[in-house]
Amino acid sequence: MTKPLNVGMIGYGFMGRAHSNAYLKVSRFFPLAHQPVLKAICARNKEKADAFAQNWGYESVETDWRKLIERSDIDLIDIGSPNNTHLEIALAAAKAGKMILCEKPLAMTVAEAEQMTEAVEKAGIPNMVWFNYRRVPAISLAKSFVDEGRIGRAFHYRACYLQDWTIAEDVPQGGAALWRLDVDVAGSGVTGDLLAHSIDTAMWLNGAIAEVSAATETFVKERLHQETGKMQPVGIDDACMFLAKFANGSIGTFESTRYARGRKNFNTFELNGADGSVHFNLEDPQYLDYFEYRAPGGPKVPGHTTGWRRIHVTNAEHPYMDKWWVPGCTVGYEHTFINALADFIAGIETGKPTQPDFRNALQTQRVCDAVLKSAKTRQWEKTGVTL
Ligand code: SOE
Repeated sequence: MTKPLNVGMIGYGFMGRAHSNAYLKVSRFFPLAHQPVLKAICARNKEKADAFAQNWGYESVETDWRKLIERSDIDLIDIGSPNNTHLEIALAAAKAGKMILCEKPLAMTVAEAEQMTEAVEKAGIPNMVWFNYRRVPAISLAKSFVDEGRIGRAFHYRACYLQDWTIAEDVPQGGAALWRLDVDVAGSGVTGDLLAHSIDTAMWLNGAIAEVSAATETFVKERLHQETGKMQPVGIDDACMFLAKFANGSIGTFESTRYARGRKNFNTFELNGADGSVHFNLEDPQYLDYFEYRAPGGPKVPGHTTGWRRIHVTNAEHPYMDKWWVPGCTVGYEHTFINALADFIAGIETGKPTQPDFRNALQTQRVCDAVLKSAKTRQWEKTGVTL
């Protein structure tokens, strides 16, 4: 007999769909004691919320998130609404003792993220931030390689997150779907939206980023605002590059833009260590490239046999893959959310909370804020990250 986990979902955009799909599928593939129940979807537009509820099977609709949080039949609040709503909703949900799953980035600023972290910790409620890429099986495999000592002493970390969907000057800012271009709603541009993913992955694999030196650019200075109907200055960073010093002594480069013609969701990283390297590209997500120089505790691999190994991450021995199909059958973007949710629920059941929780995502926020600060001061900035 499974126990119900009653979900109240806020927001019906791209992430509302990705998360709803995870709630529907998770207990069909993962042996969990809890089964999510789609109790309510909440959004201001009743007509659209009704249509969403019907499509995904939500039992009810709310148009005011405060009402949703007050409901005694809701166990878990999922914040899938734009970034400028996260703080208020999370504080109220924590006060009401609800579990919280929050879309990334956790907040608009470190100050907000600190308040949110304090609130969930004081309330003692399970919480997680949807940094879904940790749950790409190939990225989880890279983490196992680091933990097994296959990389050895780390020297370099190199990350890129490139897209191309805002190049046209007539793409408006603001409103549904395009709030990511409105600084008052998003908080920042590619730094919070894309680099937050890269930073989360980097610190998971390679530890704390201690200092950064950054440059940002806004290529299109004014865009029509969909809500005011006026041309307004663009306040977000269209592109951001930064250098990083990690606490473990390695150094890194990070680059992100929405102006890389031809790049759609080009999220890549490479980690080079004394004993091995790993490379990953989200546009080719089934593979982890691995160069083995020395196996942990073993001798050097004979020189004439060394070379990059392309691991097709679909074997039952690979992270999460025993829950999916047979070897060689791939999984995709939506599975990363299902895997993340499975970890979250398993965390509730075992009492070993999964990561990244709010406190961990607060560290990513610290790096984002330091990056944006450094772009302004043109100085190296310390992040204050504590992992
Ligand atoms: C932006 O285009 C975006 O949708 C991000 O908001 C997501 O977090 C990323 O995974 C895909 O790109």
